[in-house]
Amino acid sequence: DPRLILVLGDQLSMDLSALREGNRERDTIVMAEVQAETDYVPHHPRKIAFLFAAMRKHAVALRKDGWTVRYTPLDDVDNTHSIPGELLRAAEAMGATEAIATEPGEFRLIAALEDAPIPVHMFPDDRFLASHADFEAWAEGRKELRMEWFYRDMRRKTGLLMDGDKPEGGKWNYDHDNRKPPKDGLNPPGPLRHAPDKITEEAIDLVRARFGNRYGSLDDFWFATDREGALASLAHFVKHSLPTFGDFQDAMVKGEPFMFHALLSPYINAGLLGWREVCEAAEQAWKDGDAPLNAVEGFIRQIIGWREYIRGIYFREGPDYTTRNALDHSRALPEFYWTGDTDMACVSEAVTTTMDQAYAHHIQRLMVTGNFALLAGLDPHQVHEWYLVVYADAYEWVEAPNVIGMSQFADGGVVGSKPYVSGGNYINKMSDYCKSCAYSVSQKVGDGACPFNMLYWHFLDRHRDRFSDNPRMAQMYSTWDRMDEDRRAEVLEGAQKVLDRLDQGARV
Ligand code: FAD
Ligand code: DLZ
Ligand code: SF4
Repeated sequence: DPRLILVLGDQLSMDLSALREGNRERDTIVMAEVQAETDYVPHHPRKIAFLFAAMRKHAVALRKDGWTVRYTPLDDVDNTHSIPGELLRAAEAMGATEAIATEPGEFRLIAALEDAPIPVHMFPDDRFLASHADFEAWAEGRKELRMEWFYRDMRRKTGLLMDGDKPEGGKWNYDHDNRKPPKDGLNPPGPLRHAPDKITEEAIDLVRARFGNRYGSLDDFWFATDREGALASLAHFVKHSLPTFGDFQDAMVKGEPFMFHALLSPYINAGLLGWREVCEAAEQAWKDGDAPLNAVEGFIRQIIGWREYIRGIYFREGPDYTTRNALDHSRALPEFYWTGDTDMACVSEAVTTTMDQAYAHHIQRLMVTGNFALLAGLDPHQVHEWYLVVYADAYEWVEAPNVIGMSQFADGGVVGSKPYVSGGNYINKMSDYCKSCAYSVSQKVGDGACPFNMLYWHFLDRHRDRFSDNPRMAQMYSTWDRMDEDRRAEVLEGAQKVLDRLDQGARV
């Protein structure tokens, strides 16, 4: 009997488990643009345009490769607007009684396929280095799931940057040499920009017509939308930004949204690039003497370390993960997360870049928007939904552990051993934002003081029971306790004023 092969919007890889199980002569690939996927959260239009363009071009590539593809555009009048609905419609049209799929990256969609009106056999998504079983085996019996230990196993497993059983250069991790503050005269090359071709223009027009009123800009669209473009972007990054990637990995500069970052996550996560080729390209640059070890090791760690570890956490922790709220935070997400309309220059810059590009780099996500959300006690589920909406690389498997875990500590310490919080000093050290801010970073209390400074102590104070015994936070508590009582009261009062303004929807 003919079978259907489902290919989802983030499964745009030729080497996909479901395709390996299929048969070109007998089976039909089903791809569909559906509202259930565009609307489960109101995704940034740039992300939708990217995915639709990339899906459409992937369908062309699959046909060239000998497959029969049944593709439903969003504006097809018969579109049922859900993945199971489109499978059923295809089954009726093709006389198929079952479908095969590669496991989706989200529990919601896995459940939808399990309940679909025709049987869907799911095969593991082996585009990752660690299978679910590999991660379970690693995690089994460990008290703490530290990324660094997982990463070393992945280095041994892949042989990347290995000299026999020893790490190249003698150390596993060169972060000590990374993370320099920005300096004047940095001139980041930025990512490779791709002029939209006809298919991409059509996808942009469709998305503009349907979702143009949503949050987020479609102007000046430059993402790659096919494998060739993604490969060219990889080569561009390795040549132009990788050599400096490590040094300024955590630096932030006003008007430089991309710094020396790869801008590859949308492509990798959608399936246009694979982890191995990306890491091998970086490793080769080191072997050729074109990029230093600290940069290359740092980059490879993000991919075979962090990215794989984060995915392992998502599937291990289960469907309730996105509703965890270990710190009992419940404040509503302020409007300025959607507008950038705030006097805090750092937050305004991160949010504006996000609106314009569906991108912000790691330190903006973690130490600006994430840090503020955590200090201000925002509802982690609302924070999670925001991150899932706004970034072109956001799918729940990767977004949720980064947000609920790493950034908001809402999982109670599965991902992080301590919360990522800081006052304005850290932002000032790593950026030039404070120079143009309406607030003063050197001012610790009172009107005009940097809100991060006061909220930082408010956070520590309100969560003393949970964190004061944490050895990695002991020093902060002793600094706080050494402040005189009036000063502490003043700081808490100042923080409370900021929180009250957030609650009233007043400008902060
Ligand atoms: P680079 O800085 O150049 O890094 C290289 C690559 O490493 C990235 O392309 C990415 O594939 C991988 N990587 C690095 N860090 C991580 C990480 N923590 N988790 C997974 N992969 C990583 N990444 C996503 O892909 N999707 C998300 O939805 C997402 N949400 C995040 C939310 C928060 C609060 C934080 C703190 C981080 C989040 N990240 C997410 C991780 C990271 O910020 C992005 O992967 C990175 O900014 C992507 O840009 P880049 O390609 O320029 O990355
Ligand atoms: C994110 C997304 C969007 C916006 N639209 C579609 C779509 O129309 N069709 C589709 O197959 N996939 C889409 N996706 C990606 C899915 O949401 C993604 O496969 C799941 O979230 C699992 O990672
Ligand atoms: Fe951000 Fe505070 Fe610096 Fe302003 S002073 S940019 S709010 S850290």
